[in-house]
Amino acid sequence: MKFFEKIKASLTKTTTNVATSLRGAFDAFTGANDEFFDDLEERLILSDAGADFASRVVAELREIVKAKGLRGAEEIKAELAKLIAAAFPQPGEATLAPTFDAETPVGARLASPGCASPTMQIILMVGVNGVGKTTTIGKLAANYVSEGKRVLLAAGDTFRAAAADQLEIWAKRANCEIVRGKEGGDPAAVIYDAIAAAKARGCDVVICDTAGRLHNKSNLMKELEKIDRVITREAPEAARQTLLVIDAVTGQNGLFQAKEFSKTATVTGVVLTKLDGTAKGGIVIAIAEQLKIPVVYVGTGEKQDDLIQFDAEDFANAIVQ
Ligand SMILES: Nc1nc2c(ncn2[C@@H]2O[C@H](COP(=O)(O)OP(=O)(O)OP(=O)(O)O)[C@@H](O)[C@H]2O)c(=O)[nH]1
Ligand SMILES: [Mg+2]
Repeated sequence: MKFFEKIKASLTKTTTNVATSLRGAFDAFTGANDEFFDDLEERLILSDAGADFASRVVAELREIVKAKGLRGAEEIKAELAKLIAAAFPQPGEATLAPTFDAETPVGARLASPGCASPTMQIILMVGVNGVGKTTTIGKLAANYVSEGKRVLLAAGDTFRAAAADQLEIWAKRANCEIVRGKEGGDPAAVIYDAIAAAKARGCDVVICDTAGRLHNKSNLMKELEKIDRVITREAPEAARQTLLVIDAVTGQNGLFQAKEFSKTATVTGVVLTKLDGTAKGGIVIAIAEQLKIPVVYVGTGEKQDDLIQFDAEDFANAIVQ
């Protein structure tokens, strides 16, 4: 399934407040009048895109509709999609992401013989508890393995008892390696061991899991800083990504989380999970627009195949359709 269909299917599947979705504005379309634009603006706000963004986009849309003399819902929809897509920064480092084909199931993709790349990639997964970090790591690992990459997972969440076991299940599923430490141990030490193992074994990709919750927020941020320092020191030549995982269901709180994590880590991309559970994917617009962080992946379910590469244009089209 292509990104567009998959996103659309996810959005359609949702039971939460479909009335808030943007397409509702077009279902009720009777003309490009104040009623329509106000309804659209309200729906944008309700979808968590942010009030400022909503009023700016709707004002721009009004201008375009007037200037071009547009009358039909479809034409207006297309212009709205363009305006929404333009809110997303272009992925920079995100080009390091695996270029998997969303149409082919992971299992069906043939792995080419493993070969160590000259540049090791290190992906650090951060985000508050329960957003889907570990699950996304499992999905990503499977994708990299299917590309023929040698993948190693680092069980950097030593806080929660079952965290490493959960990651190990995903490692088995993806057929990749894992380095885990002692429960309650130092996560930075686990990451250190993982990098050493990855170097020794010639791994291409190291994906580091982290805890989403510690005794308090400042501990969590200190821990992430320490992990970051260890990676910089032990693998200065590695291609780095720090992916912030945001649960689409948490709405505007996701923006707050993104701001908090950005203070500590250089977040290179956002993964928006659980888009299958809400029509409120608008939070991703707010994050992209306000923080200029590119969205790289979208999670659309709990299974290994439920991860798609983000495409701003397709996303924008899907939420207005
Ligand atoms: N529906 C749906 N569920 C998801 C998605 N991604 C993750 N989940 C579910 O969300 C729950 C939490 O996922 P985890 O991967 O354990 O989250 P985490 O961020 O690692 O959580 P902590 O380790 O507690 O910080 C699990 O039940 C996952 O199956 C998604 O895209 N869609
Ligand atoms: Mg986890």
